[in-house]
Amino acid sequence: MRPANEALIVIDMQNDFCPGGALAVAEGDTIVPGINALMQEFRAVVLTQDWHPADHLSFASQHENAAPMSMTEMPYGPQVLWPDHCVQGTNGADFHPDLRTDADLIIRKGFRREIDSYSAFFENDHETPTGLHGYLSERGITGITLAGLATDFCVNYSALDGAKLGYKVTVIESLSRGIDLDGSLEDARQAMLDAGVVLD
Ligand code: VGL
Ligand code: ZN
Repeated sequence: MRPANEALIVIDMQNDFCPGGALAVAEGDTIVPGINALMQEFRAVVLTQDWHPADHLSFASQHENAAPMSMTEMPYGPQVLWPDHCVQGTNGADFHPDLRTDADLIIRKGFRREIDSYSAFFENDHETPTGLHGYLSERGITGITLAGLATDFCVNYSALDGAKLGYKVTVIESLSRGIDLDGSLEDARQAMLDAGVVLD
């Protein structure tokens, strides 16, 4: 059993990010058993859930002549335009059916139309908090271990923000899978290493 000051944060293990889903990550489903097993080791377990309104502005469908996976400029910076995914209340937004969901906290993100939210800690403006930092600090948690989807987006953003907030951050690469858009997976690995994140 891990000490009480360590939390496992499981990122976006949802149907839409698994094979057959709207924004499928290759092999996204294969990490479910390993994540379930890892949850047993931690006294604090948090799940995140990408949770978008149907007209979310990160969806290519909300922009004229925009192809999924193309880039746009938002007030807070560059933004990938995704296929519609993880729409609130749909099957695609549900957790993978085999994922253990007996976690302490489920944090939903990306529910404001105007702003995307990759990180478990902050929305993509890097300043609007999700509340997770308050939760973890109030529980005295100083170390976080991350696993889930996608390595190069939500896991990466969560790891970088976690490191910036002063947590000791470990990403379990074997229990994460990436989208890998134009080299984003290697860029993310490098950014995490530079930030002092342990890639395990
Ligand atoms: C994610 C793209 C859009 C993720 C979420 O979970 O990594 N990626 N929304
Ligand atoms: Zn999303």
